[in-house]
Amino acid sequence: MDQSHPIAESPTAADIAANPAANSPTNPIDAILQVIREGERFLVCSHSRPDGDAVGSVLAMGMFIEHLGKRADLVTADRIPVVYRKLPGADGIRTALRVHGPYDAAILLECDSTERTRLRGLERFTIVNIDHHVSGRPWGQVNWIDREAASVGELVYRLIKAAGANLTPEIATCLYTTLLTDTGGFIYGGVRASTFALAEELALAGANPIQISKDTYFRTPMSKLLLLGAALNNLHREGRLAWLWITHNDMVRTCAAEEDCEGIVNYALSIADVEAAVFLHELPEQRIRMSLRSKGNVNVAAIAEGLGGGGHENAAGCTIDGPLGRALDEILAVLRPCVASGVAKQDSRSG
Ligand SMILES: [Mn+2]
Repeated sequence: MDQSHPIAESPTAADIAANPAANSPTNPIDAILQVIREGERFLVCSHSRPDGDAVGSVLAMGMFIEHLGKRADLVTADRIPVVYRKLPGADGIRTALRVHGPYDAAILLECDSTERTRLRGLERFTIVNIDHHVSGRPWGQVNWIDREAASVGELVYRLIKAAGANLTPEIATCLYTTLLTDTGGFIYGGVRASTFALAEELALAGANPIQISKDTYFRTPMSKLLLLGAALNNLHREGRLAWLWITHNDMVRTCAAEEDCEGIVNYALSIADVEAAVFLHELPEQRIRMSLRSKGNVNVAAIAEGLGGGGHENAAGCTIDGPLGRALDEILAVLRPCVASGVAKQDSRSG
């Protein structure tokens, strides 16, 4: 696909022809607000295996739509991780593998395709695509892709402000959670002065930073720690590259849930002088899910996209065929030259 799209995608003539609701605004925020104002009932979804940004932004978007007097159905393919279930309205998110209308539009948050949602039945709806990933593409009828945003929740915030709607404590709490978790506690690339200005505004609007941090980082299930122990037993390092893995058997033995894999890769990345890290997770049926992270010049989004995945320059993922040993050889063969030369940065698709 053409890589030269500007950061904020406006509806094209073809989009407008396909979707009369977007018949005038050229600004993506205005186009999205017009779709919402003209409709009554909306579906709001994010990617499968939802993280803090997915959950918080879906909840905030749902509350925003309902404050406008409209209806929003919130759906994800996988259950909400335990640590996010205390978020305001979290029990209103439905878990399903198929969606049924009628909806005036489906609003998809950080999904670069319908496949990313793992939901069936989306094709029938007008798609509003809001994303902040490097792998984001203008594939919906209305698209807003801002790769500078620290979280997709930041884009939901801008939408709410543009509409002149009220930033309630509940919305602020959900949006603060997106900011906190997508920046790994304000430590990852993408954090800038404006991130803290937004955090301040959300705190002033009623988000409680200490309580949200406690709820997010100090309610770890025991299974996650046991799984981390198994992964650290498989920790390896070669120069500026580190990797670790867990087998399906480790998952079973520790009674771990999928969500317990979240963040394990960061332990490998935290090693001094390591620039890129991989966490390999053996799924049933010999598929291997890989989380890629970098803290230097290696663009792991480009690597993940080359293997059918996507993400950010410093945090990306993909799923490839196993067995585990072969998948490890494959990813190390791609990563070694990038870590040696930083060459993947020049290939960056982020523009
Ligand atoms: Mn995100």
